Amino acid sequence: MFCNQCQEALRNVGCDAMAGVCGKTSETANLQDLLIYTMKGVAYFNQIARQHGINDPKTDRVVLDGLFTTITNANFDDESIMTKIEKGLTKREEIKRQLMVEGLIQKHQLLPDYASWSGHRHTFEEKSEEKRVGLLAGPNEDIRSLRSLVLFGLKGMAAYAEHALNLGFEKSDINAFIERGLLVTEDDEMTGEELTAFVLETGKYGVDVMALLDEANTTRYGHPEMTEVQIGVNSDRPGILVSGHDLKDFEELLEQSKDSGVDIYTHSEMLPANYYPAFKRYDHFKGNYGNAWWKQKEEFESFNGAVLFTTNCIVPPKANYMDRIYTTGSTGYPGFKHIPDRGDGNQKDFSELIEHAKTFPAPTQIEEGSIVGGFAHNQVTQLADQVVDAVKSGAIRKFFVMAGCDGRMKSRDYYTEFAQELPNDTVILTAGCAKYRYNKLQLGEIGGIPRVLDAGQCNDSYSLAVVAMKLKEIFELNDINELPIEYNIAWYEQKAVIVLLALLHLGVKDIKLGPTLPAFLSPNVAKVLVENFGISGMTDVESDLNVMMNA
Ligand code: FS2
Ligand code: SF4
Repeated sequence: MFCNQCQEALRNVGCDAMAGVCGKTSETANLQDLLIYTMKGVAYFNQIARQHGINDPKTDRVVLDGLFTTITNANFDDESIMTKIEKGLTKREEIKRQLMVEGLIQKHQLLPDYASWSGHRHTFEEKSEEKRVGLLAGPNEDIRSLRSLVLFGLKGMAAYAEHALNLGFEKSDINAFIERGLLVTEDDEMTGEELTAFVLETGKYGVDVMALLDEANTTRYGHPEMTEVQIGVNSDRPGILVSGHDLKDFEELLEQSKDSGVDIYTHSEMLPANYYPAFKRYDHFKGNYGNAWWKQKEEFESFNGAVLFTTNCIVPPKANYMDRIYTTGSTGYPGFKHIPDRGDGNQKDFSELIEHAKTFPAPTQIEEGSIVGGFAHNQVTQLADQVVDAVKSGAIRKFFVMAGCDGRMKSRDYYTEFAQELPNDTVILTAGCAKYRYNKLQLGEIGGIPRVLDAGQCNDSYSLAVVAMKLKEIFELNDINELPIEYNIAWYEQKAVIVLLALLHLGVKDIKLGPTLPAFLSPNVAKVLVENFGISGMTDVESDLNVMMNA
């Protein structure tokens, strides 16, 4: 195996032993590579089908799911990954046959290996070990680095596109771009300059997909609004803890469990579900339990009840709670029960999970009180006058975008300390699970505006960009970088990669990225990002704060 797609890559180079730092085995890592390789084959033929208007919309879901499955901490289940490879191969051959019938390709046309290999379950492992299937394929480290930037960005894009699709929203140009991007990562003719331009174009589609998901979420569930979220338990009924990002799953579970005597709580990235008006009418939706994904071992234990993963981040579990964990969508873990996809027009069936949840004791309270969030673009726009006045009067000197991901590494204590050390006339804008490093610190408020404004999930970083654009307009500035906003972003997995590329596309400069720069950036590619966009790594709290306050 070789995997360097996340921030916890071994020695900040790559995981290459029997298992990754995330717990993914070498076999699973290789099968995930083969799944991506298979999706390239699907993309190869579907691009042609698209050009002739004969692509089947069901293909989009196969490709999105194939990419999403390989995101860090999403799917550790070899059986599930192999089934997806089979599904991809079947789809690829189906499209190929149709293209032949239509006379759009020839029977004996020379095809690249990724579009022509075939195999069965028992040969997948051997195939997956071929160098050309994995991340180390490619002529030189700069090309590999740029291809990785594209591929990892596409993975994040696919995740967001899949959530939007689940809510009935899709854009064919985004799906077409994802296929094009997959093929770009195999194109030996492309120069470094061309690949760099493609990386930046990926950012454009990153903005588009986040805007699409924002539209899907807010159309279905209303605009997130300022909300006080309970973090205690206050109930003696058993609960279901919902993790991940998929709001459609969350809605269906809420509806199906409303009269069951079981309460619903959110965990980690599902916290922002509390901010949506549509979910507030469910009395059995009690609030948020626990913190970011990496604390799940302790928190799932004390929760006592059933847990549902709608997406990443899964941590390999302790044996004592394993039998009460469920996955759905692109996620999977050997030994967890998996709730199948919804058939056309139907809901997923959560009845087994709900029945199972009734058999457990109520959660043990681990925290009490509440936290405040729900500051997505619509809510912030309503506060615009207050915010603008506070900036004009000097009551707010600077905003700090501290969005992104949380993770296990001790070095991430930096973010808690950074938030604590920020002067009282600054406001943190956040989104994603990075917020758990400081959202319970009681940092106070400025004239009624909380000093931590949480927009929502990592994809709601889009909201932060909308707010920045709005402020630029209000203050009549020429450039978004003239605003008193600093970017100190924490990354972990590939959704953070597409968020970063989206910010670069919007022209944001001087982003500080930590706790380490991505292992998949070669020195030359990192240099391009530093020189053109001012990206830098974090150093220590005092120095970074000093530089950013005086920027
Ligand atoms: Fe956090 Fe994990 Fe949101 Fe990431 S819960 S690192 O998936 O996408 O952010
Ligand atoms: Fe290593 Fe991250 Fe890849 Fe897991 S996802 S194998 S921790 S680089």
